[in-house]
Amino acid sequence: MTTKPVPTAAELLKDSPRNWGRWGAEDEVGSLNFLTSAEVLRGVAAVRQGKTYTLQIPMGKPGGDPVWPGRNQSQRINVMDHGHWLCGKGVEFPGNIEYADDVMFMYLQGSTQYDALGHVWCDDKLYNGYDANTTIGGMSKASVYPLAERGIVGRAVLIDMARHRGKPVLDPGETFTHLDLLAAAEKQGVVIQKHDILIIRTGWIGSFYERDRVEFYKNFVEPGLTYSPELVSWFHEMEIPNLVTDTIANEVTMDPVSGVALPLHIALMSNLGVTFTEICQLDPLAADCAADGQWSFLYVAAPLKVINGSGAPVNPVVIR
Ligand code: UVW
Repeated sequence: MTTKPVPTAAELLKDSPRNWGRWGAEDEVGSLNFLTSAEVLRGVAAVRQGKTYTLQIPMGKPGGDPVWPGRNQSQRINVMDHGHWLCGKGVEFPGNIEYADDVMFMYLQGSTQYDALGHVWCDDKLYNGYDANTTIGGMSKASVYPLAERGIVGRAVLIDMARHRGKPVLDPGETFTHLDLLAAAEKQGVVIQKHDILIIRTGWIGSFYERDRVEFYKNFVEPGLTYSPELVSWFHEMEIPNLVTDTIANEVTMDPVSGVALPLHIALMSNLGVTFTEICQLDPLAADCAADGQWSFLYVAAPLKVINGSGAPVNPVVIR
């Protein structure tokens, strides 16, 4: 039996469109450039009920947080608490106040987070053509900082792929395309508009809390969007600024056709500058949208301003 050799991501995507240079040689925020003041107002106009949702998962939950295999769990450690005063080691302040302090050690991609546009690359070039050497010792180009400095505000649409397929959660490795997104949108009675922030629910992250951990990570393949030139063209034409999902990597882990791992990280994030928000909890929001049929709303996110960071935690807020 012969097996097809796996191409490099650069080979697979040699004819894929790029937005490099579109917003100038120094640009580091990519498709967030589409989120102009008019787009913010379009998002505000989508607010109908004043209901709010936060999309971050809990950090440091007993039993673990969902992280990409090989990354460690976040660790929060107390460095000061009432115990210090009980054993005479608390700091003495005039007025006898006491306090609690703690530190957290975490992967910046170890919770709900924004990836920097330069987080993933191929062929030694990051988003906008920056040299891969600029990642050494900290990202001096296309880090998460410019995304955080700008903030992300706009109209968002939630597409519930799990509900569309009649299941609580998509299967490991289950794929879908932009055509599936459009079919689901039609069924939901919502139209994905140009410049919408695209939020896709698979049920995957919600299922993490119900599943055995060994089973969750076994032969790790997430469900998700799958690469095709047509899908990339659709994102390009729709000028989608931000892709938000309830999976760890926003796409099916392994492209089932080419065998390339995470090709949309290159085709969408690195080439088009589409920002990625990963590891969101979308189940309560989706249940509410399904109950009242309002699938579009205002989305506001401010990742932390980590200088030279390849990503940063975020707690996005949805206002319906
Ligand atoms: C990897 O870095 C592998 O993926 P992510 O963008 O999900 O953090």
